[in-house]
Amino acid sequence: MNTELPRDITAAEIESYHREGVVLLKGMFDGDWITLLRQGLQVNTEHPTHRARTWSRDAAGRTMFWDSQAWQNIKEYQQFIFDSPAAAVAGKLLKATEINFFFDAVFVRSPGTQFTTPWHQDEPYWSIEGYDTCTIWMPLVPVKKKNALAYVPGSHLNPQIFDQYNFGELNPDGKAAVDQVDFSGIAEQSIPDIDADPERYGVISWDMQPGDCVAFNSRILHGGSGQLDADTGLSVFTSKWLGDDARIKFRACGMDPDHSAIMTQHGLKPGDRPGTALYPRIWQRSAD
Ligand SMILES: O=C(O)CCC(=O)C(=O)O
Repeated sequence: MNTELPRDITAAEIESYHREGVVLLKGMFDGDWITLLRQGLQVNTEHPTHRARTWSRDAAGRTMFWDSQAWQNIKEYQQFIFDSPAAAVAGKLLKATEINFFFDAVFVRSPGTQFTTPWHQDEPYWSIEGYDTCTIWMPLVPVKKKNALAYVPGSHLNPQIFDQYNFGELNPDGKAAVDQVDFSGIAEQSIPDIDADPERYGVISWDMQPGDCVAFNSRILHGGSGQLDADTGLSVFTSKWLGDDARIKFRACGMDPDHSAIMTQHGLKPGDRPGTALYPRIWQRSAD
């Protein structure tokens, strides 16, 4: 397993990440990491956390499964978080002095699932605020550009508050709604109909192989994925990372995933730098 980056992250990639809010990095994780994460995902789907939800189940039984913060009980995820180069990817891209782990989230679509993720940003939902936040999105199977998560380049710099989607209401199995959000009281604008004119918004996505990842700023508009061919599934492992300016924030409009209760249990309060065993510091810039 490669514990170090297979190559340096280039200045052009860092510049692109900050300009576009997203960058594709090919071949960052070797096959052993993918095997390990697939094993972890198997455990995760057999033993979901209380946060898990089925976002979609269609008439043919095709599903989209989501879970998050499962890492505390899944040793394979822990090994990836602590020992893989993921934290270094985030640290280099964010030009950080230190990187804490925030949480994991998995998105598992069974073959042929059509469900597409609604366009949204991430940071407005989180119990964290900051520009220095980053998701590493990595498919554990090959994915075509047309089925991969898509992004609106530059949208991470838009200061307006969007009326974000309430993912808490997605659950066809009738599980009690959790982590509800309602941005309607604070929103300054609706999320535009990006799918109606993707070219106008410069929407980008990529063909990807296991081992490739996309790193994106949690303020970027992203969505899509899905619309899979009948014989093709899509399993994605994501890890969320926090850089220098990230601070805890509890939001009156709701949070998803809502970490406010566990943060409080760990003695963390709004304005604090995330830390403790809940959000371990994984990476520090060396003196060089
Ligand atoms: O993979 C997907 O469909 C959604 C991913 C996503 O929204 C995220 O990682 O924030």
